[in-house]
Amino acid sequence: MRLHADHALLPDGWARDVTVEIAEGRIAAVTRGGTGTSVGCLLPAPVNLHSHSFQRAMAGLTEYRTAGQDSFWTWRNLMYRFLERLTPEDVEAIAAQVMVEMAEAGYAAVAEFHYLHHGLGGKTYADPAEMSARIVQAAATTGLGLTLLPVLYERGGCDGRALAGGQLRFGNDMNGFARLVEAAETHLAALPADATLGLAPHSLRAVSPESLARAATLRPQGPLHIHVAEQVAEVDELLAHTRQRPVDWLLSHVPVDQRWCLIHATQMTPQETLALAASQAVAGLCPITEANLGDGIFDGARYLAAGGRFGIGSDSNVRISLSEEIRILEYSQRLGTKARAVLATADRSVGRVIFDGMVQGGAQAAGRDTGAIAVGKWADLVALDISGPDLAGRNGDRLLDSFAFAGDDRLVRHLWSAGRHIVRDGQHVARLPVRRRFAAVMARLAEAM
Ligand code: NGQ
Ligand code: ZN
Repeated sequence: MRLHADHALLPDGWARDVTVEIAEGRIAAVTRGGTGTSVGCLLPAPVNLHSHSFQRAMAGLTEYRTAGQDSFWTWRNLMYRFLERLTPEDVEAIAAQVMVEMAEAGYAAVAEFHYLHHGLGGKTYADPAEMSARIVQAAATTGLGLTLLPVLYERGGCDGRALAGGQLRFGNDMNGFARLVEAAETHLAALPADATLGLAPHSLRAVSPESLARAATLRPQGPLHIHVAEQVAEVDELLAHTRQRPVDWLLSHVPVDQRWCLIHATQMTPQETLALAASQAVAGLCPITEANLGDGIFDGARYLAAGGRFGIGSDSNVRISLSEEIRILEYSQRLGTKARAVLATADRSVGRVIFDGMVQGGAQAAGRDTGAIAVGKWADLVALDISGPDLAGRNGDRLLDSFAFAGDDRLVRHLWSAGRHIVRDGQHVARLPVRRRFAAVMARLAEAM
């Protein structure tokens, strides 16, 4: 397949009149001039580096008062109550809908931080990786690239308290987890070659230091993700148990390097921010969810100035929108610092800095050979419509700024994930059947609530 772009974002910057050839899922050639299917503005399509897909089904259902002051923790109670109802069939239908929406938003792949493993009360399914298999099946249905991150979750908090309520469905000891990972890997083998396996110790609250060290050795090549420091209360909990803050503790007890992705590096001191930047790990930012949950503001200017790597994830999937993640990331910085164009540099605009960062950081965090329109990379490509009013007459970085600040995901016309052309003329190729199935699940869940 050959695509012709009026504008293309290449590793060395913007180019006009570019032809990109795709063969066997990878980019086979990039040339100036030439002919091919006309695609407007062609960009490397980012990975969505953090998702809990089942939470999509509760989007919009937690925006009311349950306590004197609602918080992340009252939201978490609602989330635990919600997931009690979900069957493997539900999880597959929801994940497929989520993946369709991600593709239509411009993501080529997702790193699914997957922790809903067991049946009600923690009863294991005949196949310990039953739920992982459902995520894999959703990826097969939709063609979205998948980095599957089976999650280790073994305790209710730093004091070692037992799992309770909704958490029972997440729980594994180390042996159970090793079996689960092996079974999940077998399921993953059914997907095309771009599918990747990583691991995720859930958080420093839910995993002991010993298990954290062991989990990191289970698959020595794969990416490692952890929820690190989202909430003040979890910083306090860790301080009480270790006299260290979460990022500080992790960086001083674990060899954190390029394999690692630290989700929600929200609560950091300036020293932690600089130390994380120096580690070459990726900070997994989730701007929409972090705003929705009232987490706080990531120290973006300091982190980027120190060369810190980052990527973006849709986490709770309360809203799946690539353009809006970029916008909210920058807007949170502006609101926090009372300044404009906070994340821009002398030679790159805000939209460009964030887009470049998320494309490279997402590829690293997902362990996926992608992140540039360059020969040999997976053909993860997104084409934006330049014929409408939002991008008319725009050039270079202004294309990305207009997409993120003035336009929205409706500008996404085409998407290829490792060469699979899954969004055509703005619509995912399996949109309707996936939607129908999702709607049936939602109707059943609504009846049950
Ligand atoms: C999660 N979500 O695993 O879904 C978490 C909430 C927790 C975010 N951290 C549960 N955004 O952290 O204990
Ligand atoms: Zn999360």
